[in-house]
This record gives sequence, C-alpha cells and structure tokens, in this order.
Amino acid sequence: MFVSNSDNLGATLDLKILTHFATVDASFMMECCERTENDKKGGHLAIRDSDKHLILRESAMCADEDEAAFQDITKHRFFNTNNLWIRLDKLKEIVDKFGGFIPLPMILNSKTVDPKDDKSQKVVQLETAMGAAIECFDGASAVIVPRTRFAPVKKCNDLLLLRSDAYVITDDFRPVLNPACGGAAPVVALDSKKYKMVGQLEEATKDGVPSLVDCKRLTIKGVVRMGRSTRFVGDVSITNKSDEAKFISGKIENATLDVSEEVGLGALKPTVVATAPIAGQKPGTSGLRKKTKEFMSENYLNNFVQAVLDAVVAGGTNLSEGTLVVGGDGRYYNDKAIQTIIKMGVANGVKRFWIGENGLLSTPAVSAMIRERGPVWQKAFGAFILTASHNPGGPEEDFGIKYNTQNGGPAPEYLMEATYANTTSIKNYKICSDFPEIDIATPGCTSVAADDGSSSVVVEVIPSTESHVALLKSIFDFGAIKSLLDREDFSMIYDSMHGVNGPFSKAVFVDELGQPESVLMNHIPKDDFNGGHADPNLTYAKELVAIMGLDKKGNKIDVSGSVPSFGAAADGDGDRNMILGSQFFVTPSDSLAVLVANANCIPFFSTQGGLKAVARSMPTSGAVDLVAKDLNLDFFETPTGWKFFGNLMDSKCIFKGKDYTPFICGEESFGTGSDHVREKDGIWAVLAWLNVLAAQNPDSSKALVTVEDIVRKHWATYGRNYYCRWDFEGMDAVGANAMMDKMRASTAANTGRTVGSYTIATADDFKYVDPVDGSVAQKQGIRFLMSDGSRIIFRLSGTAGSGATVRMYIEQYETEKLDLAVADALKELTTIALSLCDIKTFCGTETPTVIT
Ligand code: VG1
Ligand code: CO
Repeated sequence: MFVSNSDNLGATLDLKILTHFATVDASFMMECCERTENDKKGGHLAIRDSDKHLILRESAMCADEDEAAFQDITKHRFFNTNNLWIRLDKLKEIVDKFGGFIPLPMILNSKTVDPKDDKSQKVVQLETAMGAAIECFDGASAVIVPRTRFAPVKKCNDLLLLRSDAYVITDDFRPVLNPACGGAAPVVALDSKKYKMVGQLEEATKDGVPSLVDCKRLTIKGVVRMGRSTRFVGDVSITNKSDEAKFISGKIENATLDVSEEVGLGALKPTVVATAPIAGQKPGTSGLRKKTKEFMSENYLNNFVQAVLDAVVAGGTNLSEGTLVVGGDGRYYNDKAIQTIIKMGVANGVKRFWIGENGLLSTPAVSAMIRERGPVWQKAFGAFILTASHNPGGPEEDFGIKYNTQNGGPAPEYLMEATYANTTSIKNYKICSDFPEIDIATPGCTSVAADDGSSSVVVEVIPSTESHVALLKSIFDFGAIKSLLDREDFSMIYDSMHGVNGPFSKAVFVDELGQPESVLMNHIPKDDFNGGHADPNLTYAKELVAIMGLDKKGNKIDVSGSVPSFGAAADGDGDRNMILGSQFFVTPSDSLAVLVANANCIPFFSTQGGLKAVARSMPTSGAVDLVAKDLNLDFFETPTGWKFFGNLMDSKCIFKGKDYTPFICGEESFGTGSDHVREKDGIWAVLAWLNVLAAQNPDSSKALVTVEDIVRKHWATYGRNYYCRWDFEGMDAVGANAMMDKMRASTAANTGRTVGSYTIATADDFKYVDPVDGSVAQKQGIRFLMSDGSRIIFRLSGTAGSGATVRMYIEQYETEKLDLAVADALKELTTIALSLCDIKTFCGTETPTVIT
C-alpha cells in the first residue's frame, strides 16, 4: 500500500520504487530526502538505541537543550517525505497485536477552532503522524529519493505558482516545472496576511491566473486582483495600501509599483456586510415562504440569498459562467427583491442576468428559460423565483423565494439542506451597493463595466413569455386547438386570478390563437392578486366557478345564460391549473388520469414514440395508476413536491439510467406537467386538455364531445376514484405536530384494525427511496390503506407561510356507482378519518377551512 500526503504533488505511484520495496522485502519503507538548510526545522529519521528500530523524530518531541543538535543537518541528514510503502500483511499483524490500532506517538499542536479566524477559541490539536508508524515495524527501511518526490503545496504562494503557466502537466499527468523557467521556479511572496486562506487567493484570481513563466520574483503587499491577461516578467513588486483590491492587468516587467491610488471596481465593487443568522430560514416543499414583512426586515432576504449562493458555489457551480435568471409572480416586494438579488449576484461573481419584463416570470416559464434560452456559453446555471405561489400577497400577506438549478427544476434536497445550514452560521453577505437600479419595465440590455476595466456585467430584461410560449408551440397542435376554439358551439374562459399567468394566457390565446380578450379573466397581474387568494380551486376561484355554473362543492347551480364549454384557472405563479367543463368539475387526480390516457394525441408524445412513464405524488388519487397499468407504462409514486419528479425525468440525461421520457406527472393539488420543463405547468395542462378535446372533435359538423363526456367515459372504462382533500389552515403548530406524532407512533397498533365497514390493511409513514439516485425521503405522510383500496392520508403542509396547515386526503374507489355526489361517496371514510386523527382534541376544530 502506498500512502502519502494529498498536498504532495511529487507523490506518484512510482513503479521503480515499488519494485525496490518488493526486492528488499521490507515491512515498511519510508521515502526520505536529504535535509537542506530549509528543512532543518522539520522532523528527521533516527535509530532508537533500545531496539534498533528506525524512528521519526519531530521537533515537538525534542527537548529544548537538544534543539541545536536536532537542527544540525550534517548530524541528522534525512527527513521524511511522508511517502510511505506498507506491507498489508505486516500492518495487519501490528493492528491485531495491539487490539485494533497502531500505538503511535502523539504530537501536540496549538490551533484555533475556526482555522480561518485567529481570534476564535484556542484549542489543542492532537495528531499522530503516519510516518511515525515506522517505529512499530520490525524490518522497516528507508530509501533516499530525489527532491522531485517531495513537492508539497503548503501556502498560497505555492498554489499560485502551481496553477500558473510556471508548471505544466506531463503526458502521465504529473505537474512539473515548465522547462521554460530554466530549472528555477519563480519566487512568489504574497502578503501573508491577505493571502493566508485559499479563498483569498481564489478571490484574487477570480478573473484568471496570471502568467509567471517569465517571472523571477513576484512580491505582493496588500490586496490585488489579477486576470488571465496579467503577465509578470522578471522581478516585480506590487504594493497596494488601500483596502480595495486593485486590478493588475497586462505585462508588468521588472517594476516596483504602488497601485494604492489606482481606480477600483466602481459600480462592481463588492461590500462585505456583517450579519447574523436569522432563525427559521428552512425551505419547505417549495422554497422559503414567510410573511412579507418578515422578508422585508433587515438582512432577511440578503441572508437567504447569500446562503443559497454559497451552497450553489460549494456544489461546484461557477457563478461567473452562464446566466442567473431572476423573476417572480409579481407579488408585493417582487421588484425590490429583484434589485437586491442582482446586486448580491454581482458581488458574488455573476456576470449575466436574465430578468423577466416587469419582474414577471411564471414558475414554468423560468424552467423553460433555463432549459431553452441562449447559446451554450450563456446557458442559465440557475434561477431565483420570487413566489409564494397560491398564498395571498401584499404587505400583510406572504412572500417567498426558491432556487432552481441547471436542469430547470427546484433545487434538490441536499442543496436546500446546505442552504439552511448556511443560514444558521452566516456571518456576512456580499453586495454591490453602487450597482445601478435596473429598469425592469423595459426589455433590453444594460451593461455595467468596472472602472478599472477588469470585468463587466450584463443585465438583460427579457419579454416574459418568450421562451415558454415558443416551447408550448412546439408541444401542441396549435392548428387543431385553434379550430376547436373557433367553433361556434365552443367557448372558453381562463382565469389568471391576477397572478403572473395573465401575460402568458394573453400571449397564447389572444396573440397566437387569435381569440378575443374576453376569453381572459383577471389577466392583469396585481401585487396583491386583487386582495384574493390566487389558488385555482372551487373555493377560491369563486367568480370563475359561478360562471361555469357550479358551487364550491362542485355541484351544479341554476344558471340563466349560457355557460362556457371550457373553463380553467391558474395560481399566482402560473404552475397550477383547474379544469372545468360546462357545469362540471374535473378533479386534478382525474385530470391527470385522463391526460395520461389521451396523451398520444399530443404531438410532443406521439412524435417521440408515445408516452413512456407516469408519476403521481403519494396523496394524489390512484386514478392514474389504473391507466398506467392498462397502457403498460412505468409508474412511480413520489412524495409531495415537484422536485421528486425531476430526477425521474432526468434518469437518462443526467443519471445515465433508464429513460422514462416522455413523461407525465401530477399532484392532487392542481399541478400537472410533463418533461418539457422541470416544474408543473398550468398553461401546459390547459393546452393539453384543449388538444385532447380537439382530437376528440375532429369534425366540427358533429355535436361537441364535451369535457364531461370525456371524463364520464373514462370512469366507465376505469372506474371512479372518489376523492377529496380537507385543509385545516392556521392550526397551532404544536398541536398539529403532536397529532402527527401520535398517529406515527400508532401505525403498528392501527394496522389490522377494523374501523366501521373498513379494515386498515396497513398504517404507515410514507417513505420514498428515489429509484434514480437512491436518496431517501422519510416522514412524508401518515397513510391508512384500507383492505378495499380506499385510503386516508394525513400530512402537514410544507408551504404554509405561518402556523401549521393539516391536510387530510380521502379516497374511495368505485366501479359501479359512478354518479354519487363526492361528499356522499366519502361520508363514512371522512368520519373515520376525523376519529383516527382526533384533530378536535389536538387542534380544537374539525371544520376544514377549504375542501378541494
Ligand atoms: C403544496 C401542495 C403540493 C405542491 C406545493 C407547491 O404543498 O400540496 O402538492 O407541490 O404546494 O405548489 P404542501 O406542502 O403545502 O402540501 V405551488 O403551486 O404552491 O409552488
Ligand atoms: Co404555484
């Protein structure tokens, strides 16, 4: 076994040395170099009188009076490179002999708890050196090797040199001094205070590593920045006495410069602002959502944005390559937050931004923009979406922010966990306070250059609907949809609930499909959604539901005039949809099943060889399962939230596994979508329904096949999954958690129990093992799975801005009775559910705020 220090670039597995090790038949062999004046403080090799074993002697083990002798390089001639060769069988003998470990001498070091902070708590570090193990081996030996076997990178001086063109990589991947240096490496002396940590050097070389191949000596005092164009020649010394890092560019030859008075970054100059952790910045199902006031309080947004950017960088993303997308659903504080994010992005190294016109980008549009827009070198690496989705907006209501990654989908769990961890330890954030405010109302480019010309930043304001509408046009048969919409006996209305979907519905239905503006409802975005709850369901989309001839339970009401044939609604950020026929409500679970059953009439699916796989979130009804089985599609049941679908869609292109695309997925919460983006997509679902309707109505002279006809036929084929969700909003979090804990603790006891006319076949807490990356999501909801296939499920919402929201999901499958009122069909199960959770005792009520 060959062991070495990871910072020793000379430590390659040399076959000649290996052969030597085998030939001399030693148990342990240490590579040594001859000590020079420079090495006199380091440890040396010696022979212990008592047993004649070779031992390693460090300065910490040396008595003061022996110091001079210790440093005498003629007396102690060899030092340890820490390149070690060990016979595993002999190692095992020693480990076995000493009960599982090697008795190594302890070395004592004084350090601080935070190595980056000299002032942090002083601690004693106990260390054992691998090389010291030499004393434990009978028959250990040493070999003298050339100095090239010992090339440690100890300081930023070494690292800068190594990263520069003073070093080259050989064909067998060893870094060696560039022959052009003439055998002597340049002597680099960076300011030891300013370039102690690697991060400081990286900051200085963010724009590239300077050329050092023709340099003899480089001395830097103070902070500077260098770039790819910087070339040091001969003997160069630079001093900067100001506290702003000055940029050194071009060729500097045999010069002593004082750059203290030079111009700096100007508008691009970052300021480091001290801050402290703010409790409760843990992202939920879909980002961080809190009261707007909380978001507007000092440092709240800044802390979170810095925490995300740090996590993204730690995850390996280079912020200065590609583009950061920023946009939101237009709620109160959207515009201000965008300016802050731009300024912080610049300070953290972002060079290009795409901002939605007026700050508006729906969630699916962001996903489309990340995936579709720009040449390769501009491709977006991520996006901030400013939304609390369907939660009300305004100064007294909710605000939210989430981060999407390069695939266009919500940040995966590990990134959000890293972000949260960062929020709990944050000490400062970076912001370019002098960066100009961007006029986000006008499409166009703003380019801002540093005063010293070292870099520039481009902020592009983009028509919000551009990428997304172009993508939708490539998915659906717009011609067929237009023919349907143009029919005398067909009419539609699309309620955007004053959310971000307004401009998108206008672009698609008015501009592309030539419909009158009257098909649009509430399509002007408002920063408080006009005081409403931009949540597309029977309760909150009241106005639309009445026009469609229904009450909030989905029952028909008496109507005087004509009712549109098709109605739809979107939520605040445009990723949800509600589908209605004339006096007919389609549950989201049924909508998913119907779309899956009819997917292949949509060109996106038919031209790719047909739909391949489907997925639904766990609480979503099993209606789609029946279709998947019938059509022999791969099927997945995931936890709530869109991020879990993303991995399945990316199984091939990112994870190199089986391909599940084309793919459709959905949730009971009015979310449906496909792999065209990595978010649910409200307007996609509306167009999908219209494409299905168009395909069912090829002949305009025949009577219209309606939404209701399609759904009833579906039930007749597959049976009907009666379904409802009860939401208890604004519950006391302590009570709600206690209720969940109790059910969690009783799963074993509840399994097998008879409740009313049902038997609980299994009670459990849903756990998901991601089939693509193996990650595990625990505690995803308490399930009561009845022996007849009915289900009762409880979850706590992960999107509530404040307090707790308990969700109760009820499902009953019927093959015969297809025409019951939902409430009647689910009556007994609902009563059972209320008694199983005992919400009355825990939360003081059993009346839901919303039923969907
Ligand atoms: C809710 C829904 C969930 C959806 C999430 C985000 O989450 O139940 O299905 O994915 O909102 O949707 P929760 O944790 O509150 O149940 V959106 O349109 O608010 O981004
Ligand atoms: Co939403």
